[in-house]
Amino acid sequence: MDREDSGWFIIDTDGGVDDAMAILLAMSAIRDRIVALSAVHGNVNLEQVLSNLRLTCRIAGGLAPPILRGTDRPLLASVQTATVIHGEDGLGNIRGLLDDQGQRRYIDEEVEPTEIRSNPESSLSQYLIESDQAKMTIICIGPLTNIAIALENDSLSPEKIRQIVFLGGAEAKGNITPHAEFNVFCDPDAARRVFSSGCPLRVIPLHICEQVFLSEASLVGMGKQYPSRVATFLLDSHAPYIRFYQENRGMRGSVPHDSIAVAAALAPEMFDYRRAVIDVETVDKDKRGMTSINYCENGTIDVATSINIPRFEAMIRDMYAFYCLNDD
Ligand SMILES: [Ca+2]
Repeated sequence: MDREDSGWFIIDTDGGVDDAMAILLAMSAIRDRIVALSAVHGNVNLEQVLSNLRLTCRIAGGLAPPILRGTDRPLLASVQTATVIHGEDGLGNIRGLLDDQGQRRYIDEEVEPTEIRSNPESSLSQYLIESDQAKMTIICIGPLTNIAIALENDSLSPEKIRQIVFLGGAEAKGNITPHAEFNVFCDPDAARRVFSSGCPLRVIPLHICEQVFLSEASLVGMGKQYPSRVATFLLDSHAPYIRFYQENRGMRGSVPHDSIAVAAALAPEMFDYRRAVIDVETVDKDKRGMTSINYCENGTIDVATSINIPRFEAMIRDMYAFYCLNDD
């Protein structure tokens, strides 16, 4: 892929189990074009998100992009987390795991040259001011607070930004309440602001993600075929996630939500889309975070309506092969 034509990527992330897989997927395919990771509150608190991004970069090996400290709370709502699903540390409680010698398998430490850039508001805003936004795609796999702040302070230009790809919203049933999908529920006011901004926006809603299921057997199988530090990490970090799906859906595995957003950014042709406008319920307490997706020709948002599942699974397999080849 031509570097100039394909542009640059920022991943705005809330540091959960599927975020880590999504980051590893992106780093396996386009590492030299990921210019930053941007942290946002969500699955866990912001400090834990930052710690998880450092650990994920270390697991990936090689050069790591800068990590931007984002905002630690929603615009107006109170903070929500999802530690029941993602583990207390957001990565399946892997920090408690011991290796054969009784040593901790995953240790938090700084990785070089990863740096954390701080900004009292949201360092994504500062970064965007200094960037050529016409070449920038932001992959949003957490609540949209950083993006809403960047719109609010005019550092993100709807006319200039190349694209925003967002994993979130639900057409029917939610996954955190009966009505709401988690990323929108965490900051519905931010989501509403972004959906109405006029930014070139591609949205992968929950019901499209849920067509994809990575079984525990497939994670184990790919790990055996392509052994690597990353393969071990993915299996370890998914353990509570898999338990959650077993208890709630009777299937051992998980929906790799955030990796699907990465796929939509890297291979948009893997999906079908329809133009739409999306509204977000911000007032009704019971339906807060509910999205209304209204398909119409003059809509400003491309909403995914189908995914080529075999192609997505091939992309995941390619990631395993990449890290096996590049394991050190
Ligand atoms: Ca996420």
